[in-house]
Amino acid sequence: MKEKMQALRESSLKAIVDCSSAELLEDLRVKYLGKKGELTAILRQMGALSAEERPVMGQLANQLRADIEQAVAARRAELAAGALEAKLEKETLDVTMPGVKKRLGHKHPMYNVLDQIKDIFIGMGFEIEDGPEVELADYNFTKLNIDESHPSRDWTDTFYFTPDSRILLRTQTSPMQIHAMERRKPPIRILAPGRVYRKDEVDATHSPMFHQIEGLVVDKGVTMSDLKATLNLVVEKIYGKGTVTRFRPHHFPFTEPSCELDIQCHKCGGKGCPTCKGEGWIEVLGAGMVHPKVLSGCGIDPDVYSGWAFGMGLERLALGEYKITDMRLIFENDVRFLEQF
Ligand code: 2U9
Repeated sequence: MKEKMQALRESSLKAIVDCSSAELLEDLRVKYLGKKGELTAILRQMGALSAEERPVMGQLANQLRADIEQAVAARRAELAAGALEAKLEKETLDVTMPGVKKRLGHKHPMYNVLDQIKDIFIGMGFEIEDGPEVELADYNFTKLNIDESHPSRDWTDTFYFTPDSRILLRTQTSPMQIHAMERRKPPIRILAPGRVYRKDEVDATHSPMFHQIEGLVVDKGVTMSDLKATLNLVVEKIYGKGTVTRFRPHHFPFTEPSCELDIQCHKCGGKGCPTCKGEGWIEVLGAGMVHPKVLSGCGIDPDVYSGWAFGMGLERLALGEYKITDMRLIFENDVRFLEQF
């Protein structure tokens, strides 16, 4: 029995030291010390020993059990430390290594111009309005005093979804202001930028989709003087102090009176040059006092309230600002073009 225990001691301690994983180590522990283990099997034979031999062998067996348990615990600690070491090694991060440079995009030049205009109007207390691009003809036309016979309502000019000409892609951002006026009471000061759609052929100055910025003010005692003073201020912020403006009479169904605002050509000082196409003036936007019919159609009493509005094309403004001669470049998204701004 003594020899068997000696053999078990040698084989078990060697196997434990050589063991390469925590799972295998547990298997070894069970193999040697478990209920059906090798040491238990040896101890079962103790009954055959003499009374003198039994305590000696018992002491040897206890010592062997303690030694195997201690060897297992020591190896378990070694394996755990090794695993931690390997994990730390694997997850080492060299913070001094150069990073992988991410290629960042940048804002589209047209949105630089839009953000500039938004900032100007937000600074004057306007709120930015958002709304659907699919609209009812009622909101795109009728409530803006554009009647059934108006040429802009024709199928050749507007993208309709339904044969009854009831649902369409908005041709202007004005329906957003109609919604706002129906939703809330004056005072109203809103800026409505967004995409609009018209059946235009693509060329250097036209696109079937373009962007408009419209503004609307409705309050008690609002006059044409407010319109002129505010727009003159906006023009100065965009084109610089001292920019000369002129307001020309015009006609829009939704405003009365209506006007167009020109700036004196900053290139030639009004003499006429290629920038202003020999005119001396550059058209910037359309504007006017909101038609009383438009106000009352939205539940606002035109005898109590008045308002002014303006509208301008964002692409045209960006073309002018960045001296771009072809609108198609704005929509093509060629990075070689976009990266210049
Ligand atoms: C409401 C009432 C009135 C918005 C206005 C213009 C004049 C205008 C054009 C500029 C170039 C359209 O993009 S363009 O082709 N727009 O000249 N827009 S007044 O008037 C409104 C808007 C909303 C309720």
